[in-house]
Amino acid sequence: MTHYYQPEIECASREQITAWQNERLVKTVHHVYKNVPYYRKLMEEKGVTPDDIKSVADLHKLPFLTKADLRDAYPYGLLAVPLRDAVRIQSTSGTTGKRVVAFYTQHDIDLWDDCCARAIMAAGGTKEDVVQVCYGYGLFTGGPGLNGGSHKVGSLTLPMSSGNTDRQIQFMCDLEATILCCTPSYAAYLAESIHERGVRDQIKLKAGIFGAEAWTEEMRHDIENKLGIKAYDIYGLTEISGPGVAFECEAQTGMHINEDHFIAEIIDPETGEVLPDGSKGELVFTSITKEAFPLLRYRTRDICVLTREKCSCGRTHVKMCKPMGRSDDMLIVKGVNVFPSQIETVLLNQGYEANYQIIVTRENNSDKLEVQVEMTPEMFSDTLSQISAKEEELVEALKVMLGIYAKVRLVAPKSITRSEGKAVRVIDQRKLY
Ligand code: DLL
Repeated sequence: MTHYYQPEIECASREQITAWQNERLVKTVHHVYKNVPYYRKLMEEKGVTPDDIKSVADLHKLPFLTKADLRDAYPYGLLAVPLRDAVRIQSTSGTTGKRVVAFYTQHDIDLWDDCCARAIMAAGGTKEDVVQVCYGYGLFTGGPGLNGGSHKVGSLTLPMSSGNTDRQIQFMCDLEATILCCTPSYAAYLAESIHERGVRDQIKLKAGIFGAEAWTEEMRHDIENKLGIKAYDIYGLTEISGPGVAFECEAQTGMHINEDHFIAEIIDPETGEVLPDGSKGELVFTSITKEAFPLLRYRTRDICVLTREKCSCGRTHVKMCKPMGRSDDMLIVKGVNVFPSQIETVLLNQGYEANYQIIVTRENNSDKLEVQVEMTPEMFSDTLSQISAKEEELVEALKVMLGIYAKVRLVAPKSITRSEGKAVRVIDQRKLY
């Protein structure tokens, strides 16, 4: 049986959805124009005023926002309500230099929780369920988002946060968790650990809600078979609230975008031109119900296709496919956003030249990051132990910048192939897309 959290919204007619979008877009444009000088300036530069925006058909007249704008405006430049009305921040998983902070009023959190509740119910969740949330809690949106959604559904929520696999499995068995929420790579690791410990028959899971990083259909089948569950995808990004921007239903053929809160467009990443439904391009979101941090035409950099084919689940909201890549160079390693430029900054600060290569692999469903850097000519005569000490120094400096461990290998000067065109900095062997 299909479960909906808000059936009248999730299965609304196209006319109704468009009416909501038109009204809320106009309201949001006025709200940001009035309260966010940064955005007003962008609109003035483009020669648009709020009166030019009468419906979704006028959306294309508005300027885009990018991660660079969010960094420029850091920390308070895009906050659209007085500080006293904001109650929470969340932040992207990338760290120093790339921080992006999103703000929420209590009402914003309430609507975000609704989005996550829709995802949980689409995965079959009810009040009777025990939902184990092993996304990170804290600045990352995964834990707080699914936690809030689970409360809304009325399920018993286990706020586990990430890590400590022994404890995860113990609680999963003892409390008879039925729904698992974590990254797909952690789900695969948990599945393996459960089999290794011989406790598969004590697991009562029926569904998993996995997202925050790319994962393949093969990985879905592997997790589903190992745990005896149905595995659902969930998509979101901090800037647009967090998980629950879109979620998969029982059809498992793409994720419904919560169109009463977010308007999705697909654009050509080179020209910015809006592409028709069904085209592959960059996903752009406009949030139309946010109070504290409404973003208009935010470029996600995720490459995607939208489809409006009727879905067998009865939901009417547009579906997005699994992201098929990115139009920038951001990598997601162990759920953490990593930019090659962050690694380069560390290397240059430590006295190396920009001759390096970043190699990402996946072993036993766990991401491994390795940075190969050319030694400086002076180091070439160092002893092996001196070289290991320098590698250790870099490991530490990278950990401070990225928040995760990267293996470092110092290689001989001039041993990294020079490119005649764009340098090949990243070798991603995970084949995720
Ligand atoms: O990853 C929010 C989230 C938490 C989503 C828990 C789902 C579950 P950020 O750290 O800001 O937020 O990273 C956002 O992650 O632009 C995509 O590139 C990628 N991403 C998120 N979900 C998926 C997914 C959270 N289901 C960035 N498939 C996004 C592929 C995903 N990529």
